[in-house]
Amino acid sequence: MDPLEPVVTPSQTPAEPLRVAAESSSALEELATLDREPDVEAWRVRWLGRRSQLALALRGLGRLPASERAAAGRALNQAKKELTEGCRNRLAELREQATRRLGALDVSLPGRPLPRGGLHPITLTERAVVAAFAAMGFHVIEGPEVELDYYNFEALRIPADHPARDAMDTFWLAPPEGADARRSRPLLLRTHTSPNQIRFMEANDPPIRLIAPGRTYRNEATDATHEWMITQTEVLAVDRGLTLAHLKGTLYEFARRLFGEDREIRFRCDYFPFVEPGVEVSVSSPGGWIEILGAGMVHPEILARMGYDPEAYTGFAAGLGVERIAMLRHGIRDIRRFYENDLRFLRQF
Ligand code: YSA
Repeated sequence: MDPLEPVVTPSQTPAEPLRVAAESSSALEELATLDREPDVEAWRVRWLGRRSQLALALRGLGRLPASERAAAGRALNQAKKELTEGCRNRLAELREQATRRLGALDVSLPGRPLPRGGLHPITLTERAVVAAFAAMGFHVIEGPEVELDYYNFEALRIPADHPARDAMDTFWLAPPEGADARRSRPLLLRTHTSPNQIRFMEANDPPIRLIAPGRTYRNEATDATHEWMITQTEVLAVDRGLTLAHLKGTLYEFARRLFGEDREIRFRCDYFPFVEPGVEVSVSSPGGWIEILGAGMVHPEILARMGYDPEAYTGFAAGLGVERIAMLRHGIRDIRRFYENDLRFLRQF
């Protein structure tokens, strides 16, 4: 039952019809004072609903003496007509008022500013790295984060017992569900972006000039300059006549674009099984030198395995640490700040 309808017990006698019809004028006066649609609906139920005095009187017409019936019927139907029209008109008025109010509302007026998100400092730095190499003619590729042992180590001249594996503590992955563990090839989270070099060279001929940005993972303890999840960017160029001078020139130009003219850059020898010779590059900071990348001339044995003639083609490659580059650009002394999700820190970029 509608909770707004007045309760009328079956024993109640029909209201005296003329009195009911007469009351309709006070009902209309009340209606004119209502200025909310729900109040008008409550009014309609009270005066015109199935259990209203008017409805009861109309239903009781048949019990009136025949001489009174016609006049009572006319009065009640007239009252019903007036109340129904009054109700419809009042609702129309209220809706028109509401529309007029909306029309006066300028939704384009500036209000309280909405909080806006921003890009993560590592995303911003990665974009700056990509832009610097893109300006030098390198194009962007990407590869899988879940990688085969073959691409991450073997094809880069790092066999199972090679000490270079110790420098890259690895997150090994269980074989896919349903796979025969003895037959499936070892899977891991890539420890660097260098597998992209092999995947690309397998499928393409020189000349090559690419960069491959992405996440890498190392199962190692964190400290102020080491994270377990690292963003790297791989650089690879293969062509006729490339030398270490081209590698140095490219990396100096990159450093100039990212750090400006005045920053000191240091090249030192380093060892990676997949290059000969190998170098590392560090950048000066108030707290001392920070190593940002490993690099070198692509090992001729790898070029040969990819089907390139190592007498005709040479290549240079590098793997850059984006978090360390961000630290140097913004004077951040602890790499762990980037992934603590402290908004007070992140809002500054
Ligand atoms: C070397 C020669 C090439 O021809 C191509 C690439 C490379 C780089 C090699 N793949 C590599 O990963 N070398 S690396 O272990 O020295 O890492 C490269 C850079 O990643 C480092 O210089 C550093 O900037 C960053 N990095 C490595 N481990 C890190 C890290 N940054 C923060 N936390 C770590 N745990």
